[in-house]
Amino acid sequence: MRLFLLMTILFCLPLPLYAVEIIDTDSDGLSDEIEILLGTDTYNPDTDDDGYPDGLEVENGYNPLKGQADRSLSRHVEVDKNTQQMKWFLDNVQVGQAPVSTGLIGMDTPSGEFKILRKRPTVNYVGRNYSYLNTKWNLEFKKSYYLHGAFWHNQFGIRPMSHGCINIAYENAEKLYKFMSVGDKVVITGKTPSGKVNLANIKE
Ligand SMILES: [Ca+2]
Ligand SMILES: [Ca+2]
Repeated sequence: MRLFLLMTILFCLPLPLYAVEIIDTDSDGLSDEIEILLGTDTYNPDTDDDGYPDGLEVENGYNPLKGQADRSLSRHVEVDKNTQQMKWFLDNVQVGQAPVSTGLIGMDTPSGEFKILRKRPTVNYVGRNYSYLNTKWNLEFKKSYYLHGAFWHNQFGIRPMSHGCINIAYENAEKLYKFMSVGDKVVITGKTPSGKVNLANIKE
């Protein structure tokens, strides 16, 4: 009877979720998959032999094939309001992603193509009923519209939350801030969800 109970309990436990394994043969912080797409060497952590690992150069938006501080490869970020997710790209190869919260209905984040106008390490966001001083990692892409860190909620990827800006968890906002330069492209698509993101309602 005990054995039967044990078997029943084990059988009813949810199956463990296995993460997709990321292979990084040369341990330079860049997966083999991305290295192949960018043309870097999967067996050499510093393809251009400039003293900086490929992964570090890509994280900071540099060309890992051209040595030192070469920023000749294109960088852009795509934000999808439907899914409340963003992805960023080096030379059209996706190298990062993070959940976001865009503007609430009626204060929607604008759709379209924009460029980073300026980078500001800190900004004071103050309005009626809110005051978020010294907010970090701000990338302005349209006058008064920013991609920026947000420390006052944790609804990224779950629902829109803002007055029109794109809220990002600090950790991810810092990554994007380091990666992007003034002039880099920002592409915003989709429609503001009325509440929580419901992937079942999103048509491809
Ligand atoms: Ca690697
Ligand atoms: Ca290098």
